[in-house]
Amino acid sequence: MKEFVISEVQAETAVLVGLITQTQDERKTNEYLDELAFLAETAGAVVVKRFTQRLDQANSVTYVGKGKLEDIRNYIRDEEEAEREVGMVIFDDELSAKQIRNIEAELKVKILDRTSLILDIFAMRAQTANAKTQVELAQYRYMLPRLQRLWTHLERQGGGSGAGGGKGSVGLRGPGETQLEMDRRIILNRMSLLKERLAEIDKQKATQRKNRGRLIRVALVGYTNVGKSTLMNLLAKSEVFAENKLFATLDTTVRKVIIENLPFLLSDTVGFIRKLPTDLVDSFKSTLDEVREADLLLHVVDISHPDFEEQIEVVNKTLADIGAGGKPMMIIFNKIDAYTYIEKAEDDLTPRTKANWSLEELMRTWMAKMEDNCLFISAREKTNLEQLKEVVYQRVKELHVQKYPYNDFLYQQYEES
Ligand SMILES: Nc1nc2c(ncn2[C@@H]2O[C@H](COP(=O)(O)OP(=O)(O)OP(=O)(O)O)[C@@H](O)[C@H]2O)c(=O)[nH]1
Ligand SMILES: [Mg+2]
Repeated sequence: MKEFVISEVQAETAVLVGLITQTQDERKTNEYLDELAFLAETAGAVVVKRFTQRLDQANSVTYVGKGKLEDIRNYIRDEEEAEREVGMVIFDDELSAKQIRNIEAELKVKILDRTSLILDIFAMRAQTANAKTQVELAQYRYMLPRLQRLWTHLERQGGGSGAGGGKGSVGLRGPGETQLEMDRRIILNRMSLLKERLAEIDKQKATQRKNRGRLIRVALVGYTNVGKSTLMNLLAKSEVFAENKLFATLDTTVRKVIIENLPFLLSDTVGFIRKLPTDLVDSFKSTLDEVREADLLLHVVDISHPDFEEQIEVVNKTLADIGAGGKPMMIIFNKIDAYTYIEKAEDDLTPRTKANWSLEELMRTWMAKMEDNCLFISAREKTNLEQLKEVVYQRVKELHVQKYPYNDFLYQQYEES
């Protein structure tokens, strides 16, 4: 009985596909594919091969060109002949229903795109009823337009594309249409149920938030895997799950933190990523309310990541998208212990790039740019944590006095000062 032989169980293998375009050069594409590989690993797949192609823009029929698709097909076939089965092909951008259908017909393996992969990880990670409901809704939102287009395609195949169309050949168009129309209706019903449930959860959460009293609310935000939960655990002495995988955190945790004699609320929430599916952002509205309603954002950045500057931009853009732009914010550059740079030899006359900057240079530049609204720490090595606490204390105190000027019963200390 083959299925009981554990040693034969192998991780699914994945092939990645990305485009080099006018707006996305080769270096960028490789970085995107690194991230896609990390996502695939987080989902439990092993990446065995990458394909890239230079195109002005994605091919509307097959994403890559015809020749490239053949290359991929040949690769899969060769692997199969060598008894190494390719489990899936993952595309770096969101695919349309049409593209998925055409690619699947050609490659005959499971086809995923960045969005469906992220949704898959979220589904795997969701623990609470709230997170599960939000993910399920996002999955249906992703599925629905793809179902619809599949349906119109079948209709055309049935010969109903002429003027006044809709009369396809018997046995093809009818049942297909009915089935898909039924699927569609089931999904729509399920979606409205999920939305009702979320509205209910929203209401409960809003009440909870109201009952929290007059405390300043601070939210940890940032790209995924930068160390938000690690920092939360240090500051709040909590035990939020942290690990070197993407989207370790899905739900928001809120803890009361007291620095000196000043209590405030600190929340840790889902991380952001490039090309985050809008369906997911919409579905995670209630999780992100904590960020939207925060008084101060601590934007955590992984300074050891070669792409940290783009990650900062992605986070800022996502914050603006969810209506949390323009809030008081501090940047916390984390993982300074892991920062590396390429030292340049004296006689090396090629231009210096950011890859040649020492940590000190980087710190000077960012402090000038952020008007000292930034800090450099290592949550792992516990470097500069005291400084961080001191700065957060000062900021929260300022905000508290502004927001609750008559609420003086908590803080004897600054009354004295
Ligand atoms: N080298 C180094 N690694 C760190 C530091 N802080 C956190 N990490 C590691 O970075 C990884 C991600 O940490 P998390 O705290 O889970 O990151 P997160 O931002 O909460 O990630 P998501 O919840 O997935 O968005 C873990 O393996 C941590 O141990 C640091 O200061 N230095
Ligand atoms: Mg986390």
